[in-house]
Amino acid sequence: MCANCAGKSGAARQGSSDRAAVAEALSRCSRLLVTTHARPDGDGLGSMLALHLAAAGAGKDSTMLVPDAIPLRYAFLFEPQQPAPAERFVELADRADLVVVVDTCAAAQLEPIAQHVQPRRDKLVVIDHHITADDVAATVWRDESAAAVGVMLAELLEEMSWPIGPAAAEALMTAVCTDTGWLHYPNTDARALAAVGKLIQAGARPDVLYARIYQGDRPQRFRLLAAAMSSLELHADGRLAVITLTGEDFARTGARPDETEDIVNEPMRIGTVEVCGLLVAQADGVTRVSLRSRRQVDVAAIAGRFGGGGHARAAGYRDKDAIPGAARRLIAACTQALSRTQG
Ligand SMILES: [Mn+2]
Repeated sequence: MCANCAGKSGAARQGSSDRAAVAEALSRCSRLLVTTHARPDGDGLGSMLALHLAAAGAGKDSTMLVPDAIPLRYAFLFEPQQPAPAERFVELADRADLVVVVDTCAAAQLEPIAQHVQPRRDKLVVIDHHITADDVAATVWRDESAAAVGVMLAELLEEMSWPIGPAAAEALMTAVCTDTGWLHYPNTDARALAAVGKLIQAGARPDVLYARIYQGDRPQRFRLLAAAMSSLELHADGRLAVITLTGEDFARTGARPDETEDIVNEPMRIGTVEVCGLLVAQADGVTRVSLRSRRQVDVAAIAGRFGGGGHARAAGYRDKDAIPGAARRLIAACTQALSRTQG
């Protein structure tokens, strides 16, 4: 899943997309700060780490910063080197001559550092693959056809002859494989597989990475998954699955808010399901909604109607209401979208 798909983002906009300018800015810089979005996912974290490692290998003075907690399943990537926390953004951004944001173009996704990002717009570069985009940076390379930012970076770093060692290869492999559901989501294409082939040659170990990311859950997270699965409701003749996680579910299981990643995909195991929605109660009383679509429904369009965004097959938004009201609106919107498709 993509954390971007679970948050608000700006209206869809045809942003400037300048790969060459990004490559030039990277070549020219000497002090680099690399960061990613809040609620960071495998693509954001892996892409950030890979760019940082390759930049260091190319002789740059590079630093990483994560504006939010790193989910437990990705902590192993940063065992040798911890990224700086959000509080250090101003200090590190002012020290850097280039700040690169990977895997988001949405101001709302940068919330913990957003107020400090805007005044530094001129030294900001964005590398992203989402449809929805705000005007956050002077230079933007946005490729909506890329399965992951990890694919874009694997190609760019090779072209720039920046070194991709085994650690950077595993970071990029994490980025590509998590954003493609370990190479089974509809965004899995020849370009993603070509990138993965090169990353394995560069030392990435898919079996080791899979076990570390997907088979290292805490029992609390497994119990949270069970709670979500037992909440299943089917609508629209079984084509819409809705699952929910309440504050009580978190309290009872002891799971953390960042342990919901990928739970939204579970109802896709049901053969009739075309669209899944996961509703998660937030501490502030609002509901975070994540959406997945198998083939027929553009869930980014549905999320957009509620002020969110994402990709056609994976999107999200926040509903100011608690779960029951948010669920009613979601079911109505999805049922309507499904009625316009063939069953
Ligand atoms: Mn991504």
